[in-house]
Amino acid sequence: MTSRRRFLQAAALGAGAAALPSVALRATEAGAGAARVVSTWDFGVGANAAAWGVLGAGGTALEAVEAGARWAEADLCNPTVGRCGNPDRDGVLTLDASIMDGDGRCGAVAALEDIAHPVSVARAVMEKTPHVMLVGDGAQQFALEQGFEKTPLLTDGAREAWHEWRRESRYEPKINVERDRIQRSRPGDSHDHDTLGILALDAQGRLAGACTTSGMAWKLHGRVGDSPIVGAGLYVDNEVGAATASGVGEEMIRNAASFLVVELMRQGRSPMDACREAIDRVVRKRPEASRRLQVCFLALNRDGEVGAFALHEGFVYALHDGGAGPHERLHDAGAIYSEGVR
Ligand code: SD4
Repeated sequence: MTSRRRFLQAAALGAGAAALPSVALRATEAGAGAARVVSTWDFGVGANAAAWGVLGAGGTALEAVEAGARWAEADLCNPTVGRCGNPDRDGVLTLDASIMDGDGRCGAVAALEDIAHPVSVARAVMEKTPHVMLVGDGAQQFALEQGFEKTPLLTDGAREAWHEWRRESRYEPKINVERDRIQRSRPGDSHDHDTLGILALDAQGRLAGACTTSGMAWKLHGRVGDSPIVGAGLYVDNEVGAATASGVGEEMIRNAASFLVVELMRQGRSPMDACREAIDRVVRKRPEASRRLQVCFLALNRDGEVGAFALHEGFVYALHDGGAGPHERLHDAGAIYSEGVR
């Protein structure tokens, strides 16, 4: 990295520190040895642990993020990712996922039904087809051809929550915040969206990311969010860094947001500053809507620095760096709006 870029990063960090909740973390040394994994939300702790197990065994960043995403997809306490996800307004559970390597290889699936690990199907799309994204029936057909099993995924809890929702049938996404772990384990959890975005830097300095979700609960059948869209919910470039998103995906798609965060880092912004600028962009485009919905960004640069920022306070991310201290810590992201100003 040029000294000018380092200077600009340091300046941005310094300026941000005075005005904002601090979320940026600096790796002690850049590149090799600064291996780390970061993930969105409190369930990112479990995903990070799974990913770290892969990195510790000499696996690549790509293998690590797939393992982390698979952990979240199998988590039966999570109503917003994988097999325990809440369905759409017709009672159908559809899953979206993407995976991307720092060299530009990527794969994605959207509106996939009855396949337990969409992130692995996304990886198969990346590695075994000339395409980047498969959707709906075609994605399922491809998954079955690849040996994935068809499994009904809707849980009793999710069905119950859907019946409850149908009493009023109002699509009004809540502003999601860090979840109370006890509440999480109840059927019919009131949280109607959250996504696992996971980014990893391995000991060889390679970056990778994955994003997996059941999308917005009670969405229109066929709706696709940002998570499987490369550049919106996920973007990775070994030259610069990686970014992922959680929140109401339409805002990320409008702003090509994860790509934007990576490009801002390319211009010398720190991960936190880049996330904050991307949030500002969301607000400038739709100031009124921004007060009612959540958008969160998480970024990791090639030097191992981490940053996160959200529209509304309550977004947390998990960092695992294998250090001596408690390495599965949750960190609060900075935010534009706090409780009182919605
Ligand atoms: C989506 N971004 O489908 C996902 C949902 C999510 O926090 O992340 N919610 O729009």
